[in-house]
Amino acid sequence: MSASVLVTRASFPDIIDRLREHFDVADNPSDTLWTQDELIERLQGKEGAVTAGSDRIDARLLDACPMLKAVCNIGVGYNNVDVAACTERGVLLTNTPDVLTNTTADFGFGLMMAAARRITESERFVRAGKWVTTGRFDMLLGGDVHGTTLGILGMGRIGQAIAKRGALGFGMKVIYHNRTPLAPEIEAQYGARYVEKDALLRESDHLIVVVPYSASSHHAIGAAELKQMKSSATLTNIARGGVVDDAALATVLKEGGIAAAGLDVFEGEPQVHAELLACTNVVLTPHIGSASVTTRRAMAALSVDNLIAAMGVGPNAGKPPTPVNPQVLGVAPTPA
Ligand code: 8YV
Repeated sequence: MSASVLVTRASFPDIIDRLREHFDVADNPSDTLWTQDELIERLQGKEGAVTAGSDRIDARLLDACPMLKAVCNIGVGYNNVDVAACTERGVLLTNTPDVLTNTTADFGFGLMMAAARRITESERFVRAGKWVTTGRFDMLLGGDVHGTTLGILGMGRIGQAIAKRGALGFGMKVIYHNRTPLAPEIEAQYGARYVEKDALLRESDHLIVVVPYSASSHHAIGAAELKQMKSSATLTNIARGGVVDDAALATVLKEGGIAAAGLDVFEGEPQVHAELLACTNVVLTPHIGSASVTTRRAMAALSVDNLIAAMGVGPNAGKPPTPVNPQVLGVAPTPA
């Protein structure tokens, strides 16, 4: 008898169909957002799952779903999953790194440019017919991007891909803060300089946040940090809601403490803080950093490859390509 697996969110039917070659598959073609109790109910008897950031996988769920052996999360970030709880119960967690690095870096850079150059505000201006009535030489003046200082908080794969765009494409000076500085030969590729967080806040013309969410990065950018930034600066968050204090940011944007912001992720998304919705100097997008056709397909395919291999079938049987807790497979974890 085939093993049973669950796919929690709708994506690309042809990719999900690859699971049907091996397993009995339940999915969610109408893309209904399930509560955790509904998810638990649907996971009964399932040995594997393809999950997404909207699914909370914690000890309660794992204890209620004892047959579950593998959780294959779509996304490089997995703060929706309690990794320790998975590992303690021998449940494998996989993610989808690498395939989304350049697409997400492109988007982060674009969001930063849209904030700096007031692109969405300008679009609203045109659509409202204001160009015809109030167009002036000095209208909608923004800040330059080329030749300015790009600050990056979190210099992992996506942070480095943004540094590359800024340094090589836009002649920006790159400064960054990270848990650990990069190796000098990697810094040299982008002329990037490690600085303390305070210096990053004070010196950046355009600050972009790319750190994973954890208890230690919660509100890494809050009122005190925003206060240190230049009034001409922009802030872009493509990491996770909660890394930036959205309420504090809305206040600072309203008071002109910084020039503008670009946000793709939000605290409590898909809800967006009402004060942010009321700000004109913020560009808001619905968590689409990785959303190109090619990349979202690659992410879905990688999660399916992971699940097939984790369940011990297919060409990589027993060797899922991107495990987060490989110790569950008896393989030593690689450092993050
Ligand atoms: C995903 C993301 O699209 O990879 C991540 O961590 O935030 C996005 O690229 C999202 O998590 C979908 O579940």
